[in-house]
Amino acid sequence: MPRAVITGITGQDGSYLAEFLLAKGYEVVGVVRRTSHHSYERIEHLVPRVRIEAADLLDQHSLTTVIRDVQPDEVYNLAAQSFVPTSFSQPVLTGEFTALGVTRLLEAVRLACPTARFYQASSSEMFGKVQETPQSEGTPFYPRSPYGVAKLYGHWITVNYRESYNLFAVSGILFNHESPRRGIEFVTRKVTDGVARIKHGLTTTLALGNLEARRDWGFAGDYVDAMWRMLQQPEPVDYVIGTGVTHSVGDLVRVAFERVGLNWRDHVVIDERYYRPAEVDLLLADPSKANRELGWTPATTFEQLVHMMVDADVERLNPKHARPSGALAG
Ligand code: NAP
Ligand code: G4F
Repeated sequence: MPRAVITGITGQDGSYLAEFLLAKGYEVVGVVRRTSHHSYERIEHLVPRVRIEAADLLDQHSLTTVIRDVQPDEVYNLAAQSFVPTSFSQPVLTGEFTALGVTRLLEAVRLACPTARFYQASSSEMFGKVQETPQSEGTPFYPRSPYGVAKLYGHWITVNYRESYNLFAVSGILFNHESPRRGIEFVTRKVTDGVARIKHGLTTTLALGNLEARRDWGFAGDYVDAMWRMLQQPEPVDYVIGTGVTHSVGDLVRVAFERVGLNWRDHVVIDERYYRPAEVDLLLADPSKANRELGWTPATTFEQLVHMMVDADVERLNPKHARPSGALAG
């Protein structure tokens, strides 16, 4: 039975990846950090089937201990401070988690289990102020936030450990991917939650920032398959993963409101607090290398994704169903 360690298992991608690997017959070890309350809402249904180990990206010893004790075949580093606005307000902490945390985990692998295959969750935010469109593995990077800068460090330290120590270490440069389990602060989930609240009469308005920004949005459940495929290749190679289609935040808003028969213009207000000090205006993936070499293509369209998320939030907030307010579907 192959054994995988997932950091960030309590997050959106970690929960889908754990389900994916369990279905493939893996033994899954999830790394969680100590918090004052349980953050297991996305993996509650998996807890009997995964082994949970405590470690923190800030703490070298705890990471090395987990890797030494588990002796994994594969390590997926999904843990990070992943919200771009927080990286502007907490840039140093973001650097500790999202940049240096990668080095700490790579050191743990290098010293305690160098045969393990290592996946780093890199990001299309590294393209930032894009130097060409669409963006591929050869596009120069130009990050536009402390988060993007930290991810770029994580990307290059992964390349460096591959080249210096001959580790099987790869970066997946993933474009935005969403789901009903997406954190509520990200724009897709903020919109679908807002639409559901308005539909149920819990509020009347939704405050947003820049509606012009464009993203290449896919479904997280499709993207964890690409992560796994990268670690099954004969050689360690980095890939861009996205849909090859871009939409504006305005498109997202329109499709989400239309799903419940409402006109977004009656409800959306612009609040400049949600504008960023530096914006990423346009992201659009060229995933042709992943299509060709990994045999990976996304199965879910933008409209299907938005409908899935709206439907899940409408169901979650339905006053007729007494679901706990924080419970996540999907
Ligand atoms: P997410 O939902 O924000 O999950 C982040 C995970 O990191 C959570 O499990 C969190 O644990 C954990 N974490 C944070 N700080 C930690 C620390 N100091 N020690 C240990 N664990 C820590 O993120 P996601 O959307 O699943 O994304 C997964 C990864 O892919 C992230 O690295 C993200 O930056 C990257 N990425 C995401 C996207 C996307 O569109 N979703 C695109 C490209 C790259 P708690 O539950 O304790 O907070
Ligand atoms: O949903 P977002 O917060 O995601 P963002 O900044 O693109 O970052 C996400 O994707 C990255 C991959 O490219 C990941 F690496 C990262 O971890 C994260 O998962 O914002 C998307 C866009 C931005 O242009 C933002 O300005 O939506 C715009 N936006 C407009 N109004 C808003 C809002 N974003 C948020 N969060 N909240 C708003 O009210």
